[in-house]
Amino acid sequence: MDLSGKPTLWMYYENGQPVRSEESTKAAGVANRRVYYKDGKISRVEEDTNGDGKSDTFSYFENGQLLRKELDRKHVGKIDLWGYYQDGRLIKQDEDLHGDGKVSRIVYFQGDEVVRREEDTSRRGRMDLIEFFSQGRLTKRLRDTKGTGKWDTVSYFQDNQLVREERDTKGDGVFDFRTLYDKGKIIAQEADTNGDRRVDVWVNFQNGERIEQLEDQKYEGRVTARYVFKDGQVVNQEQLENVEPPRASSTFASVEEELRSIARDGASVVVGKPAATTFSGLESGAEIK
Ligand SMILES: [Ca+2]
Ligand SMILES: [Ca+2]
Repeated sequence: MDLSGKPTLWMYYENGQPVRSEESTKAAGVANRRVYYKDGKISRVEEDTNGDGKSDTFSYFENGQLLRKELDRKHVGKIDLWGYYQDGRLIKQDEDLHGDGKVSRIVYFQGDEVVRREEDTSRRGRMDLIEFFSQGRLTKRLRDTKGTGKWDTVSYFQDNQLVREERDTKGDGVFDFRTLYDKGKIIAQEADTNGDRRVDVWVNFQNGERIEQLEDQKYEGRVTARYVFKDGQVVNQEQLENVEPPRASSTFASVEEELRSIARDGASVVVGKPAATTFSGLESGAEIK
């Protein structure tokens, strides 16, 4: 028995080649790290990290390089995390968050940073949330909020704070409702009510409360009605003529256009994967196996 606390190591050989080593790093006499060799090279490592006698961490190697790591994080005899490596670095991590054997979260890495995260937040068996990161900061989030298999909400972030959100409220594949934020507080909403992609309703907020709604009721790019709000109620309304919109609002994009722009931005995001795969990951209907 080794009482010094140093690991005890047994090496097993076959025909002069190492085939396996067993190492006890915690409890003396209990092997909690097994290393398997193939052609003299490391091929697999099994570790028992909590000392319950069962391996819970499995590392797979090819040509001596770490390729994949599988973890049973809850020590229940079931793998719930799969890490994929390239040139020794983690590039993708799949997680089973609910113990049902299904991958419910995928995280992509570049260098040491998260660049993309996908999650099945409502346990429908498909990804309903994708988040994009730049230099470790959240920049964009896509959501399928209704579970229809279609992306209906895109949120934009700056310095990790929500600055803009666009929603496809009608489910027709075109965004029609926009909310603008400043320092985490809602400042305005814009909507396209007739489907021509141009804003025709502007709502302004102060201290998080709606104070004014302007409408282009003729859809001619002019404000024709104004409603004043106080404590959530209309307290004044007036018809206007030929009044300039309160700001230059951008037209609404289609969900498809948004996905294309994300695919362009994300072309370098998914390491070692063809562009087609990058794109398929964006189809929320895709079943993850
Ligand atoms: Ca264990
Ligand atoms: Ca419109």
